[in-house]
Amino acid sequence: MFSVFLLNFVVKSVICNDENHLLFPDGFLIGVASSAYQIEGAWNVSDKTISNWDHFVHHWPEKIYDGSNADVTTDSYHRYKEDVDIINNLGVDHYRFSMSWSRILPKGHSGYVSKSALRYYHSLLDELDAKGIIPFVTIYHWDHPQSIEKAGGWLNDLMPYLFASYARVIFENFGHRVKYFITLNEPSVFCTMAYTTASFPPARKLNGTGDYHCVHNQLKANAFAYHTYDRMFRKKFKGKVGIAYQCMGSFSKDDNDIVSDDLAFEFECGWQAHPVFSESGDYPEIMKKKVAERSRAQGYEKSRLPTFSTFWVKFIRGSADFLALNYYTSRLAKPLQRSSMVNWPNDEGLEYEFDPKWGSAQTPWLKVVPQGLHKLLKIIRDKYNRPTVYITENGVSSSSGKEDDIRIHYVYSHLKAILLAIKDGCDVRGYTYWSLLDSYEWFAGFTYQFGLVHVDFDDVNLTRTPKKSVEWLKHIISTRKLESPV
Ligand code: GBH
Repeated sequence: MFSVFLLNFVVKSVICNDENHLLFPDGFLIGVASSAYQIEGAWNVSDKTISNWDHFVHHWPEKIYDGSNADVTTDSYHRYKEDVDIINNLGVDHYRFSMSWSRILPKGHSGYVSKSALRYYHSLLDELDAKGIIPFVTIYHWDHPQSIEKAGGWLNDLMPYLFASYARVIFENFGHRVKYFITLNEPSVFCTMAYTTASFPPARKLNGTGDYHCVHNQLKANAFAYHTYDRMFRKKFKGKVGIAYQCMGSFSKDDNDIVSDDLAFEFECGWQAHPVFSESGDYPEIMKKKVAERSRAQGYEKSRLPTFSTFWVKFIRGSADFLALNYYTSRLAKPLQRSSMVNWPNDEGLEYEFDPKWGSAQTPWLKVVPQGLHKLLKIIRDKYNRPTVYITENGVSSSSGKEDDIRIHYVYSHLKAILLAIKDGCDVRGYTYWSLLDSYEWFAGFTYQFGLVHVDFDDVNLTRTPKKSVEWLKHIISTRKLESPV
């Protein structure tokens, strides 16, 4: 346990006490984010092969809200110089983007590395370097070669090894110039979307089995990549390797209920974070117990939650230098009247709703709840012995075009929650707004706009125009002081 007394002393010296005039601590990084499939386009240039997403959107356009695909999207593959100028104009410290697996390893294995893909990412890094913008590279933001998907994707137990060799290629080629890597984006989201709700490829309903298996393999994959960095590159490159979790904030619906909010945390955030960041490793005890009980009652021979051997528990524990947190929203949890169905909600035994007092956004799943982030950061501090945290995604969608006061309010209130959490001793080192541009939103196509910068998708030039929030954010970044917007 850390010394609260000492921390208060240190932290108070960098942050004023007045809640309306909070200062960012020295070295705190502010940046913006994107991901390859959502912005690159250029789906078939050079020797790139198709990814699981290319395959999915081309074969099942009816699964995408507007029937669209990301063949072109914001065309950042060709317009990266313009994008870096926009990023530079914001005055941010860092840019988080992801690399495309099927671009770098078109054959799905590391025996063949695409020279043109390496050239592209080096050119992007050159631009960022020239402007002094720190790159945060996500190795995997949900797109992998379709050839691997055909072989079972994340349900194939060889996937951790394939992923680690892809990660090795990235470390080898970019490690000298990239000091922050994020192995995987949001294991629990990818796996539940792919295998619980079936809204991501391969869209298979394997609720209560496939989703667990997928996260299991992702945790192994992360550990494998992490140890690869550790053994082969860390000494030379001295970078950091983290993993990104989406965690929602959770509150019990009933004030007297002291169980549901914690259970909600463990089944979503703890599922991915406990094996890596807790002292004991492995899945949270409560999760192991609940899934085992349900499985037994349903006649399974053993728990549907796969088991890590002692070797894997140790290998996974500690396999991240920082916790990359993607936070958007919160929910109210209450006990669920269970049915006999084999699925994740039944294992967890909770159902969710929103507090009607919470502000709404364009997307129905996103309510504006900054206090949920504050609470979450304190839970992470306490459960995982105060890990280093970077907020690698936080953002809001708005349909109001360039007049995006909602975004100003959202970013302000979440930055404030973060600075208050730092005051409470949470080790948060950075904030990344999601996202730089209005982008392809996976199964929602182009129907949600998260960008600080508007993109005109009807215009062949895909004209980028800063929204109102850009001016405000620029001011905050240049003064390093968080003042309440008027
Ligand atoms: C992020 O995930 C992604 O990392 C990012 O790529 C994406 O652009 C961003 O969200 C905004 O969408 O429609 O009811 O099935 C955040 C977690 C989990 C939030 C899945 C949306 C779908 C809810 N996301 N969730 S629903």
